[in-house]
Amino acid sequence: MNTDLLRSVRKSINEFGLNALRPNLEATADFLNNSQYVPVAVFGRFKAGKSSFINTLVKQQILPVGVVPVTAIITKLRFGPEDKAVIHFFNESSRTVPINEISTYVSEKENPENKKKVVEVDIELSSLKYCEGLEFIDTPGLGSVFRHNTNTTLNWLPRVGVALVAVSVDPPLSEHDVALIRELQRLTPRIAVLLTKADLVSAAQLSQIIDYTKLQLRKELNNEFEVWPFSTLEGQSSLQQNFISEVLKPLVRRKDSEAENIKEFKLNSLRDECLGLLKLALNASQSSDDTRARLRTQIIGEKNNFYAIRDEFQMLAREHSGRTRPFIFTKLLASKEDLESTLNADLKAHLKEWRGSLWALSRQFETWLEESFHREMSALSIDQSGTFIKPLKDFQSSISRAVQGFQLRLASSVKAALNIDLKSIEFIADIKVPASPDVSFSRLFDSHIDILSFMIPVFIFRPLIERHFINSLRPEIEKNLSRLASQWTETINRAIFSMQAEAEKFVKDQLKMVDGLLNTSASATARLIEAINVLDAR
Ligand SMILES: Nc1nc2c(ncn2[C@@H]2O[C@H](COP(=O)(O)OP(=O)(O)OP(=O)(O)O)[C@@H](O)[C@H]2O)c(=O)[nH]1
Ligand SMILES: [Mg+2]
Repeated sequence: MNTDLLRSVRKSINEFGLNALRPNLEATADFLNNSQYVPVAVFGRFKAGKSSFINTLVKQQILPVGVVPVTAIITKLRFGPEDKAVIHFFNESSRTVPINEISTYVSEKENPENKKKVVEVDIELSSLKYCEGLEFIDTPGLGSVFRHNTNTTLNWLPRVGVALVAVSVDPPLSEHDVALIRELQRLTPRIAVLLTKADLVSAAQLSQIIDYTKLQLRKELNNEFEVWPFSTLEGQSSLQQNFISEVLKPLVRRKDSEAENIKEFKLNSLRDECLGLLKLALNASQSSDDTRARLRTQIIGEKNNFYAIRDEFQMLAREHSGRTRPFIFTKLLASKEDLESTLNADLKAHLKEWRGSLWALSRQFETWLEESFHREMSALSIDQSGTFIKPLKDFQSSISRAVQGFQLRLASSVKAALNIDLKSIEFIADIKVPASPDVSFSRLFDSHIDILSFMIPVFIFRPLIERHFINSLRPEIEKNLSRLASQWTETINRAIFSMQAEAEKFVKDQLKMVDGLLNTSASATARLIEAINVLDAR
């Protein structure tokens, strides 16, 4: 029954070119074919505490965790009589390794940009006996500098069974989490929020955050979601026990019916999306050339004209990118005084140790300048990187809203013209936190002093020379702060324009598909009616 429906959907997608549905189709097919276990996947922003959460459930530090983005590979964990890990590679080979070697394959540090070509890692643990029938999936965090990791997770997303969205108490629910949950709603009926790091706030604050999260989700998605506080700390076993007894144990008990529910939901959701598009095509195919042309104007026409939308996106990107440099430079200038006093003190300490001719002193000064500026500027850059990406985050919000606006307009024009509900696919504009730019320096000392250096008796002029060194600090600091601002601006703006390009491509693909469907000719009518009847009957 399920497989018949899936076959019919696949046939329609192929026959009528409904390409936007393909990822969902393949994932649903996989889900129906290989669902021995109920997959419980943990998603969320990088560093939300996903791997730590799973380590707590399996009662050992098996997955690598850390203060920088860590998980790079989809990692599955389930019960098995003996502990073992199997690494699956792109070339379809696999290797069984001791479980203490897992991080060699799954962590960004030890397997950068997935150089080892790992598809996924399958782990069996005897400690998961109490969760027999479930399979936990640790996913790479979203939104980190490692775009390839985000892609790994987004590509995997349609395979979700039960979804746990990890949101740390600090900061609470973001727009990004909401977009993720919105997309998950197409793919599974079982979504819960895992409120991680609950130990960082008091009990009263925790309950406020839970209420806030529920309220926001209700407002944004018009739906109720469970929110489960969690902490991995040893002293928090009551939260851990609560999660196990209220969420995991019931899941284990009802695993067969859960799996059935999820399968049915996935298939129905795919079928509904497919039906919406087929009905659109059918309407067009039954219309005269004139009506078809009118429908296209009405639906795509002025309101959803690609070029107008592209202009809007470009304007948004220009507006936002224009604000980047002033924002970053102001933030950097705020550190100027601190920087000056640190460097001043450091220079004075070093001056006492420097010896030799003016030429030798100048070289020592230059070396010191280069090293100390590099250190201080890099530290500043890393320290402030969270703040510097604000212009990018602002742009993400604006462009996501603009894409959503387009989708709503498109859906409502389709509804108004044809009374068909068009389901939309979520656009997830991903923030790529740029790596700190390199800090670089120009030559720092006037060359004419070098030329005169052998003529100047250092013992007389030493105080003057020292003053000259000290006085040259401030302009150097200003110059380098300005240069750092430019480097960050370039990095952030590049990310803004690439996000804009992604949004454009998304809209273009959607319009192309709808436009193609609205162009369906009368010759397809009979085939469309048949396809719709088949799907409607199920
Ligand atoms: N205080 C506190 N810290 C936690 C908790 N859970 C995780 N952390 C810390 O948060 C940081 C990130 O944890 P990870 O488990 O690596 O986070 P992740 O979501 O798997 O990160 P990625 O794999 O990079 O996406 C680590 O420094 C953990 O020690 C918690 O319950 N309480
Ligand atoms: Mg992780």
